[in-house]
Amino acid sequence: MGARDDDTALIVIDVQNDFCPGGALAVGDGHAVVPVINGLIDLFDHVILTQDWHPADHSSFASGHDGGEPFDTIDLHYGAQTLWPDHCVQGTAGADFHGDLAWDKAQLVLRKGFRPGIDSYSAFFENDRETSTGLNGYLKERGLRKLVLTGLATDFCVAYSALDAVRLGFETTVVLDGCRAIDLDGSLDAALAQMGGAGVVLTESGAISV
Ligand code: VGL
Ligand code: ZN
Repeated sequence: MGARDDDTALIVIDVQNDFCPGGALAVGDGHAVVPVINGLIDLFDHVILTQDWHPADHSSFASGHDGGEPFDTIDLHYGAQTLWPDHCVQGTAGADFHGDLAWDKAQLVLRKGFRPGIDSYSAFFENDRETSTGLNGYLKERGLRKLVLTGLATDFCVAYSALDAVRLGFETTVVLDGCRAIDLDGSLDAALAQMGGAGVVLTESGAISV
């Protein structure tokens, strides 16, 4: 896989202020992915970004559930859902991409999590595992069949996206030094094991060739 191959896309997951230090759902060292990802963006001809993009009353926010605390798990109509602090609310600074992220050349910004009643970790399917974001069709219509994923957070949006990508038949690589994790109750180790077991290639940015 060469980063400039016409069938290869870099997908940058949720590098937004709320997932960086000072943000509402800060991931430890989240901002440290920015220089790594800027280097990757330079290498790839096809770059796609995802943006977590919630309405203010989103059902994944603990604030909307009586007695619900951030990081609790509750049952919603589609299954278990972790409750989060309010984050990445549409139009707020927390939802903006990190100010140093060099994303001008992005060909697509895919927003997800905009339906009030359902969360969307994956870039491909919302958390019911059925409602499509449209990304599968977009990539396939463009002949982009090899994907390199990186961003925030390793154990949620990156892992869910990577697992869906292999399931949908994409050759899928995750660049780990461009990722940081939330790591709730061992979720990072679990995500790494699941991705490895599913055939996702786990690598570092230095191993990406042009
Ligand atoms: C994410 C939790 C809630 C992520 C988004 O980008 O990994 N995690 N919303
Ligand atoms: Zn979210």
